[in-house]
Amino acid sequence: MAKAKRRKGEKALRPKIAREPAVKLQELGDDVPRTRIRIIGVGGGGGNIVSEIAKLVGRIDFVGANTDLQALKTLSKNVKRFSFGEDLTQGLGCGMDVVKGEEAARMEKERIKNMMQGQDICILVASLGGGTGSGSAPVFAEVSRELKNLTLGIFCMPFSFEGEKRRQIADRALEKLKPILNSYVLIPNENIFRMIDAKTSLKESLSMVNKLLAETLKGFIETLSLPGLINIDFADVRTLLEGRGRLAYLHSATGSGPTKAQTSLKEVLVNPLGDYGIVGADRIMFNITGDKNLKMQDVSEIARTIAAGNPRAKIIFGISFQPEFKDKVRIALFAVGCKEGRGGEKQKPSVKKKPQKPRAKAQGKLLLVTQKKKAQPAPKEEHKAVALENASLQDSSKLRRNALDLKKAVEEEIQELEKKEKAWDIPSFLRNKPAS
Ligand SMILES: Nc1nc2c(ncn2[C@@H]2O[C@H](COP(=O)(O)OP(=O)(O)OP(=O)(O)O)[C@@H](O)[C@H]2O)c(=O)[nH]1
Ligand SMILES: [Mg+2]
Repeated sequence: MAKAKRRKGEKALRPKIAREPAVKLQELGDDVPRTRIRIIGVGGGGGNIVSEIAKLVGRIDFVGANTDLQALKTLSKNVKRFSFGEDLTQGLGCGMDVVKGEEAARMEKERIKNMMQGQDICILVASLGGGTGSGSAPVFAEVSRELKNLTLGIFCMPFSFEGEKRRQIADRALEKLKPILNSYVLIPNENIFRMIDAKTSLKESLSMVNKLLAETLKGFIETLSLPGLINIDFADVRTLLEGRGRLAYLHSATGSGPTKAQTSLKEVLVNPLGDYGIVGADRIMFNITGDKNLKMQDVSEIARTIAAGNPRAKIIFGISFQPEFKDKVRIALFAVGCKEGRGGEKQKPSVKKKPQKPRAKAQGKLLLVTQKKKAQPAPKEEHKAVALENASLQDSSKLRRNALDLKKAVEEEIQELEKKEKAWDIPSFLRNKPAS
């Protein structure tokens, strides 16, 4: 079977080849094969996030799956409702009972299978820590694997104030999920503290996480669903997603005005909701969306900077034009094989770390990358990537920072690296102002 073959080689990255039978031809003006993507939100939080995405993106199948009928009623209109396990839960949710959540999904496995089949990519979204999402998401992932869909998981982790029990439920669910997914993205809800102030309500905070995630996914989905000048298609995503249980970085950012390319580049490399960046990723895909005046120099700077921190990564990129991107540039970035353990799923709740030591270790490791290049100057962009990464790491230890603070931290980190470069007598590209 062609599909069984496809799953084998995580190491052997093959060039893109069309996968005719699973790609449905739909009328998009000139018969462009359209990738079939289904986004399934499991449990209360998962459904809310999918609802948010559905408001922003068309032409994609959205499903909200829950044991809680009340929660299903609140989803956006264009999200299909999939209720399951009613015999077990009487339509009332699982009340943090993971065993119930799993059983509810297992007893309806055939229905789940019917709902998930015929897709190229399934994106499973859940906020872990409750009974339905944490118990049943692994069953949905299992079904998706049996159907040989490529499956990406996007998971929010609970706030530390929600307690150890929820954290344990979430961690265990994640461990179950990893080996049955191709890739997974982690968003600790806790990181929203970087962007809120004391007056922000819990509801607003969750809504902010959901909206930010929705924006990010919009960039990713449009990359796949809209044709481009240099087109990214399903074969490219397959190349990226092949393999098992790999941590992925997903973010998109838009810049406008004279420094639109630089702004979007800076922002896309530091997801304020995440705890890890693209350093270490071995497969990277990015798409630049702009208007017809998109400058070659901007494209080049974006491409070089993204590639610089990951010289051995396989990189796929696309360019598309959209009329509404007049004087704007959006970069959608998806990287697979990112390093774990910088606070992502290993993040420990509530315990305040002594500020200096753990960070210094992580930073030292990254700065070493720059220092190694002393004898042989590093590509200038690498310093920027390292600076962005370091700034991001520093920030993950600080709560209640907003996006502006984050940008400032990036600038400071770049300045620090520039100083070091001077000492090593390495020219800095950051001193050459990029053309706007
Ligand atoms: N990002 C985000 N997280 C949410 C949202 N709602 C809840 N959460 C988080 O998700 C965790 C699990 O909550 P739910 O998704 O409501 O739980 P569930 O999967 O429906 O499970 P049960 O209600 O126990 O059946 C919570 O501990 C919160 O941290 C949301 O709208 N957005
Ligand atoms: Mg619920």
